[in-house]
Amino acid sequence: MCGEEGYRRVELMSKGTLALLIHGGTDNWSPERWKARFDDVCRDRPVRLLADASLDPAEVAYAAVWKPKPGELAAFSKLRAIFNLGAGVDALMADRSLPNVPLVRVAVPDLTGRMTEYVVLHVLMHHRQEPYLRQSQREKRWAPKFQWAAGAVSVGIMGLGTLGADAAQVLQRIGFKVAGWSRSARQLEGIECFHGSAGLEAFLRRTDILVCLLPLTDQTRGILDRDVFTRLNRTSPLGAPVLINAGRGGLQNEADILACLDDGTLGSASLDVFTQEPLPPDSPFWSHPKVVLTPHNAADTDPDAISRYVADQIARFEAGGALENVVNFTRGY
Ligand code: NDP
Ligand code: OXD
Repeated sequence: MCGEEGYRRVELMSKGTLALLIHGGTDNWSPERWKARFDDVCRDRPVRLLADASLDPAEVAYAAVWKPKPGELAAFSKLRAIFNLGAGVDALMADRSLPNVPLVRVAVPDLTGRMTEYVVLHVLMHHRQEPYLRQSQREKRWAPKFQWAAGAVSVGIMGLGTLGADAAQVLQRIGFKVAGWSRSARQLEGIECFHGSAGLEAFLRRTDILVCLLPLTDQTRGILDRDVFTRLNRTSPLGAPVLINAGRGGLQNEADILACLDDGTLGSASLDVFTQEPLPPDSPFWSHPKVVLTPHNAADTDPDAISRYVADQIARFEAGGALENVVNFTRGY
């Protein structure tokens, strides 16, 4: 190696490699597309795909991952940080052999904005009785229904973190009465804040539309069950409470949701996430008349925004700064 090109190569190799471990995803999220994006934003370091046979695990300083298989990261003994390419880290938390290095999750305005769009869309859809109106249209039935003002309806958001707090504030500006429930105490202007198991009852009692944006942890698994649904406001102006879940499928007891929709404990539901994804063809959710279903794309974030976020974090970290949005392993999110 000699000359400028050789010098640049030595300099490049001295920077720790960023390895990409990406499974699943649509065309836009394929490993090759991710690599092209990271090559663009990490010009000063080697970016390699896990599948690259010549990859030496000892040269890998950073890993950017989406749904890695349990144990897949254990081989990287020199890892300095792991970047999850999404907000939810439940899949990684389940990996007992995860290297003991900081795990960073995604919190970028692009993702937050998209999730808020999803939440506002679905709150308004139920509030403005869109499923009923669309059915009336299909049946050529001119049958207006009384429409409550937003201020008559209470929305309750489980999870007042990056995503929940933003959605809460936008809904509040539209005019809904908005409350949020979190693990620790929060303060958000215009939002009634509840926290912990002691605050859950009062939060549920005042809620007509329940939005779930919780992470999936040992504490939250299966939390969306009949016990919670029966405690929602029984005198909702919408007739019966509504459930919107865009957190994780593992948060919901699916048998309870179906039974509660059928016996009127719940009026309707919007579900973006399921315990089994893709949702099997024989799932009763597909054709349930009270369910609005989306295929886990409430917030299909722009991969360019995520790769820039990871590159910026690495640059700051190597300059001696702190990583942001680091997961707390004890809390599990
Ligand atoms: P954050 O970590 O910023 O916020 C999590 C919130 O949940 C916090 O308010 C936290 O409380 C609260 N919380 C956690 N555990 C409990 C508990 N046991 N009891 C009460 N509250 C609890 O996460 P984000 O807002 O960024 O993301 C939330 C989730 O959304 C992700 O984990 C992911 O599963 C899901 N998601 C889904 C997407 C989709 O396309 N469907 C896209 C992106 C994310 P505290 O404030 O006290 O910490
Ligand atoms: C995420 C997701 O966690 O897409 O970002 O669900």
